[in-house]
Amino acid sequence: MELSERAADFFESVSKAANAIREAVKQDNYIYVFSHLDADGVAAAGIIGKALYRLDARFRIRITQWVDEKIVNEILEEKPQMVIFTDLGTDYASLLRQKAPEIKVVALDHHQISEPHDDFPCVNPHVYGIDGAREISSSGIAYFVAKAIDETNVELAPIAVVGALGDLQDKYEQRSLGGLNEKIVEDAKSQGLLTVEKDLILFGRETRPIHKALASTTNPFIPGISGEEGKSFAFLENLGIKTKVNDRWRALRDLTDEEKRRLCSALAEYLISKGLHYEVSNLIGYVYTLVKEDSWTPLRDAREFAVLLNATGRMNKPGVGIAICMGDRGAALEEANKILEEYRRTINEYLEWIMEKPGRLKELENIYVVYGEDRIDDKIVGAISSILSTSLPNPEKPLIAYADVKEEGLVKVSARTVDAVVAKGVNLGEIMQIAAEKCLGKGGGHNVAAGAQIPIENVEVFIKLVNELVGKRLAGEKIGG
Ligand SMILES: [Mn+2]
Repeated sequence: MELSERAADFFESVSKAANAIREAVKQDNYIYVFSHLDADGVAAAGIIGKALYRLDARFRIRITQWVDEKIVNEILEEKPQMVIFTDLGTDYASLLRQKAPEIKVVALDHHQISEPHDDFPCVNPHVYGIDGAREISSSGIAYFVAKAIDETNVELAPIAVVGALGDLQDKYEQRSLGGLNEKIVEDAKSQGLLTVEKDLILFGRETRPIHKALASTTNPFIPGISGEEGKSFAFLENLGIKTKVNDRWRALRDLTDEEKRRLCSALAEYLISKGLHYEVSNLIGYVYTLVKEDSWTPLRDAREFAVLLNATGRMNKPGVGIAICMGDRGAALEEANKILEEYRRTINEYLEWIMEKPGRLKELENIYVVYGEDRIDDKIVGAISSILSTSLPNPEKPLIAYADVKEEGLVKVSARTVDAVVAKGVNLGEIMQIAAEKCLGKGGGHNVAAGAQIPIENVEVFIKLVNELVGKRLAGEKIGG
């Protein structure tokens, strides 16, 4: 079926959700918004927050890593008249409805759900045959709902683009966004808020001296250069690319086309010499620029903006990220910059810790495992697995990383792989779900990126099971049901 046909039903569910929210505000309902702590979740919360703010609604936003029974009980205590879940919680929405049928629920999420729900407004692309891992993210869904509430919210389109990039949905040709995300990009462009162009994809293209941008790039991961400012500086010197002109550092955007071409082919050669053919295609791609944002801020480049939002969520300061999505700059941006620095420091510390001793990253038959235990923050383990998954000796082996959540007696697991592995039949969302359920936990997510929470004592069994399940899928065996 064409996207336009599948999208028709999707947009019908969007308008149902928009109507329910508008109606609740009209009745002066107190609305509680729950969202996930990653960039997509923070962006989705910011978009819904702004839409509610514009309606003069009474609302509160809470960002969380997951929804479970404990959180459902906390919601019950708060006695909201409506709960909106974005980027998480759809399966718990039903439980909430059972326990308190008087509470209205809306769920806006792109994660695979166990069954379609029709007893409350639930917008989920998977129900309509739309791929929630690449065609639209939760901030995109939130955006369409916000736009259906009030056309003015079209100005939030760039935030939805940021969310989609934060969820690594740039899986189309040369790292472009496609599917329904493309409609959002068009909205943002037509409002004069966004430009899209092809360029080298280095992190901090707008904000950082070129050698720092090169060293900060982890997708693609360039061994010997990623994370190594000195070496990255030398690499540029060798190519005769000046890092400074008139005493001023140059950013990637200051390079001439010829210099960019020289840099690009040198990087490609370098990656190939390291056996990383796979990564070369990630060097050049579409760059999304929020043209109304000030130059030299991390909000100009949508991918950098996403990292900033993610940092606020992971470092327990999601309110700062949400405020920025809702339009705050000034002090909020200053604080966000500090959070971003701290986040980078933390991640580098973790990566160093993992590489320090061989036993911390182990290669099994079908997967890699990072034993984060009580050393890695469970909120940051996902970022660590994303970064490491692009730099493995064998990138076609999925990676799982885990960290203890001591106070809950759980471990949080994060799993990542590449599209080539998905093409061979491995769906990490499915594998996390099956393995976690067998270990008395919960799991799920997308085919390339998924997660689980399981009781601490079952972690060894869980790892063994995931290793087996991946092997079975690679051998073409069925594993579900
Ligand atoms: Mn998401």
